[in-house]
Amino acid sequence: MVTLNKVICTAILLAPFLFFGQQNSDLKLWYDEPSGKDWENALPIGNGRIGAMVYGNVSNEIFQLNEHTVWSGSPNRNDNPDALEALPKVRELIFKGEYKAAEQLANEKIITKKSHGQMFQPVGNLELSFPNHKAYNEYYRELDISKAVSKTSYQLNGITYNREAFVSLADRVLVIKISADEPGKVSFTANFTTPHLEPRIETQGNDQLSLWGKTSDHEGVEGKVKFNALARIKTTNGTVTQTNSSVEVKNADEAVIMISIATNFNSYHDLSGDETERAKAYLDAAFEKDYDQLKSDHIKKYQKLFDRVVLDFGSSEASKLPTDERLANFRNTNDPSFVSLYFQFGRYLLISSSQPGGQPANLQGIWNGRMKPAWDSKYTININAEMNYWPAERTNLSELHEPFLTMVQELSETGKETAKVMYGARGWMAHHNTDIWRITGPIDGAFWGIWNGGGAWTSQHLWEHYLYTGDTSFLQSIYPVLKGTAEFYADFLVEHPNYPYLVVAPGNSPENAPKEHQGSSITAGSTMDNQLVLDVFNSAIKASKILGKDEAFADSLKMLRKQLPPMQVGKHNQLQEWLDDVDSPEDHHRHISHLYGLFPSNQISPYRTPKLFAASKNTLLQRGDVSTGWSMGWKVNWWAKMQDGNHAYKLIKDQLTPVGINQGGGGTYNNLFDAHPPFQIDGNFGCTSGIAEMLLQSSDGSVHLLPAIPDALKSGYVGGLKARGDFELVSMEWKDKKLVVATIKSNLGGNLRLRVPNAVELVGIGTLKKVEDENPNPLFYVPETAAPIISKEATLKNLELANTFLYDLETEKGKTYTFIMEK
Ligand code: FUC
Repeated sequence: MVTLNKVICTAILLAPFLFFGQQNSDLKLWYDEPSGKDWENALPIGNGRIGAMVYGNVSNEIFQLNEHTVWSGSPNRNDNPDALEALPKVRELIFKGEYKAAEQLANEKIITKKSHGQMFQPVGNLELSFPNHKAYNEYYRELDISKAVSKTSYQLNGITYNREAFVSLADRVLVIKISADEPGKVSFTANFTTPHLEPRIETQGNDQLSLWGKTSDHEGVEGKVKFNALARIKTTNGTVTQTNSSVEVKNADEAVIMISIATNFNSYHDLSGDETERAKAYLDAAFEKDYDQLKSDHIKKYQKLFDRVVLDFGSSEASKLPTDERLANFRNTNDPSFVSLYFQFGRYLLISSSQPGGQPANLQGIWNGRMKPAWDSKYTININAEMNYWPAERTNLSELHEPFLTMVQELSETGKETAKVMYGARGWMAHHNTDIWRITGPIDGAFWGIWNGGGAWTSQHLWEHYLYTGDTSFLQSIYPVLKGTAEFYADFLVEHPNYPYLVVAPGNSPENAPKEHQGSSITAGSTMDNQLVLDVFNSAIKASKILGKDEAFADSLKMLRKQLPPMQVGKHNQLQEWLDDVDSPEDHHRHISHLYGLFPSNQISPYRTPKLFAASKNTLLQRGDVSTGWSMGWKVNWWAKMQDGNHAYKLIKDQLTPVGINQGGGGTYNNLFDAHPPFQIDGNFGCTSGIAEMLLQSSDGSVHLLPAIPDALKSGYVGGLKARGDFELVSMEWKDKKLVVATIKSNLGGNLRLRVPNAVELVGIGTLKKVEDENPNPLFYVPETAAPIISKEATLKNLELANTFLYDLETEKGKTYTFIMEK
């Protein structure tokens, strides 16, 4: 009876919130103008293998094409074996404070003499020309991210013309349909163009176009990726004819074009595939299906992923305008559904650019129109590539983490030799960049490239995947990778002559340098390096315990762990970036790498390390808000961790500002791509993750609901976010920043430690208990820090600080639990 009463209460409580749709109503990017010449106006579609930018231009339509394995160069390595001999000298110079000289020597002896990484390159364009389609009206184009389909329509001489396009997740082809609302009105010419040298563009039969090419040579590495794009056209009525290099459709009722693209790439060390055979096989298979079938198969597969999360912050009149106008207005208006649209767009981009078995989303995801893109559109692993995958687990797209996790395993293969030949160490390592060939050598000059934490950071994604899924067989399979990173540091760490610590040397705090160090970034024991090594050791130790192996090795890591430098609070009350207290409060550098310990790692907590937490806040304030896109995306996560929703929201506004307005960079393009500038997709993914972190966090020993709700989003609904421990927040409604009702599914069972902004009661099964000790759920482990800041007793007393309520609930696997606001 009590239970029934509570159910009725829940229903009554919910009644006022029914305006929160739980339906995805605002899930379109739309415009009343074509893209024109600007790539950043075009709309991205993709399936993790093929990417396309749809311009929506009327008389000369462009589909700019990418394929995930079209990279310059070919299998290669870029280690510098001179490093091993120079290493003691470089260390000596650093320890003597001769940073400039150390950097110079590192440039000569450590930085690669070979490739600085290869480039992700475009395939070309499919161009469609519609002669005489000039004086059109009623123009409209959209990207419907609830379906992953783009549309363009316009009227001409009283006839409505429609185009639809999607890159099928089910059939590995780009599909375009062109139709009109009167029969016989579809006429156009289709061509391929490409910026590659010596391509072969030809027609094959009446209805097929072929573009064949080979990627560029770059920095002494011969381009050997061969690609083939095929476009085949099906019409209803009308004629299809060909010239040498184009296909012409005349007077059809409708035309469907399917494009497949394939390469000879099998893996980072094997290019023996047959691109033409593959492209034909994909196309032949898709061509068997009719358009409606292709479209519904695609949407079904897409929605299986996309529909897992629903987010509703409510909406306002501001949402009725075209997307570019909403963007222009956002920072000065109340448009809450623009935030949910941007969040869901991030999930859309991940689904479209990262699919199991494919390449991970690179610096531009899978969308790049340039032969020489900025930073080669490769993988910068001192932040950018990791950031791409922050939304994967949190926003319930765990299986899309796979391409990145596979890349880490591949880096552990190539990085083994780098560890050995360059540093004489066991295990594996990577520097600050990699590419499709999984290079692990240091590039770009010592200022940037000396950092050797690429293996450390990327490997923690494997561990995080385990914490979210509890998948022990996965942990078993990747354990050698975790162990290998730990082995590298066990060998590479060195005693600092002036401090009682073991340090990473040489290293840096990515891309930043204190003035006191002669403008050189090269250093020993930077805070981020210490935090990374701590995570590497902690995860290897934990994994060995869970798997019941390598006890002696784990014990040896525990000894080393004790000798790592602790985090320190400096003279400006900041979290120190370096071992010496040399931070400047005037430094507004985009990288704030020492806050890695706050997010994505969880070494800094308001409850366990309040002094470091306060110092982190000062650091954030000193560094300022506006910066490059990805830096602002990271700051949204940090302010969420600070439990300051209003500051997190301020960063969202800074980020969702049209490019060119912010003093200091960043911003967003009309197609909602994030701007460094230029376009980098990391900012999109970083901000998506940050919005999730405002709603739910699971890093600090609990599932924390509503940790950082801003005034502007004070009421809302979300369903489908994931927490560590494989808990799924099935649904949650909040009003005036208070939790009204939340339902959590326990996929694995185990203790659910819940942290909420107001007292709650449980509806139905289970008993809420007061928290008395550390969370016994092993997937919520709180990391050992090098030097505990406060005692365990004090920590436990601190756990309910900051006006939160904490409960424990023993859950059963597969059961669902509902919590309502206490009356
Ligand atoms: C790092 C950053 C830059 C840029 C590049 C791709 O080097 O410092 O801002 O994002 O990666």
